[in-house]
Amino acid sequence: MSKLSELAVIVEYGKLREVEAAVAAALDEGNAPIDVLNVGLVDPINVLGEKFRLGEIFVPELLIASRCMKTGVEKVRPMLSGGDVKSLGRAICATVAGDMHDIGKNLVALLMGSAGFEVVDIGMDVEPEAVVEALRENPDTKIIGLSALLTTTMYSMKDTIEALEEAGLRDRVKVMVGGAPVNQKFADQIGADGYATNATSAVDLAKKLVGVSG
Ligand code: B1M
Repeated sequence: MSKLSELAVIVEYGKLREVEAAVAAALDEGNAPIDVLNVGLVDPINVLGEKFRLGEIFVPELLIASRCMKTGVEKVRPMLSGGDVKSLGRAICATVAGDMHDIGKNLVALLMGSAGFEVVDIGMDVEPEAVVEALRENPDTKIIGLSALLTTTMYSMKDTIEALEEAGLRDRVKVMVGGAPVNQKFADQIGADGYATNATSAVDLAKKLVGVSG
């Protein structure tokens, strides 16, 4: 089995103490950091998602695997930064109110940061008013990225956009949305400026929204 596959198994089975060494081994094997991230750390979470859906595993297994993934991401994070990257401006990232899923949002924030955005990550379960407040504190923000993983919390995205409108700040920023239950149609319905299916396309979209090509 390759070191990359071994890492994926370690994350899937929640072997927290083995994660850092497994990430190092996968990198030593010659795998690109982005592949270590996607194949070694993110794929096993998706595998567990299917098992969770089928009732084969439960919340504790998801939690421990999530911790494994976060530990691995911290190890690989410095290698994802492109070194001398030109700043593309400030971006605020949040998982919306009522939603505790932050893995996808963290990946989006991580890759946006690597691409050159100055990311202000305001966390998960973020109320609309807190997003407005973060924008007031960071008036040069160009993009707000909102993430939701629950069909119930995707409507918090709408509430957040409405809160920005009520505060008179909506025209100052682009709002992009994403997360498993979200799609382009929903993004259009709630008046978002864009929707992306994954973290890589989120970076492309963010660049497009701020007028940077490629
Ligand atoms: Co929960 N959960 N969860 N969960 N969880 C889902 C989302 C679920 C689909 C599982 C299932 O039933 N099959 C289901 C939602 C059902 C629904 O609403 N239709 C579910 C449920 C029901 C729940 C609870 C209610 C369970 C319970 O307590 N009974 C509970 C809710 C808690 C809450 O939020 N209030 C809950 C809790 C949890 C944990 C805390 C245990 C844990 C989260 C840990 C954490 O995030 N720190 C967890 C997990 C891990 C999952 C699954 C298994 C995996 C989610 C994930 O991290 N995927 C998930 C099942 C699944 O999605 N297959 C599930 C990996 C991640 C990289 O992908 O987040 O999709 P994702 O992000 C992608 C894209 O969506 C996109 O890019 C990312 C990278 O490619 N993207 C964006 C995301 N945000 C973006 C923003 C953008 C652009 C793209 O622009 C800004």
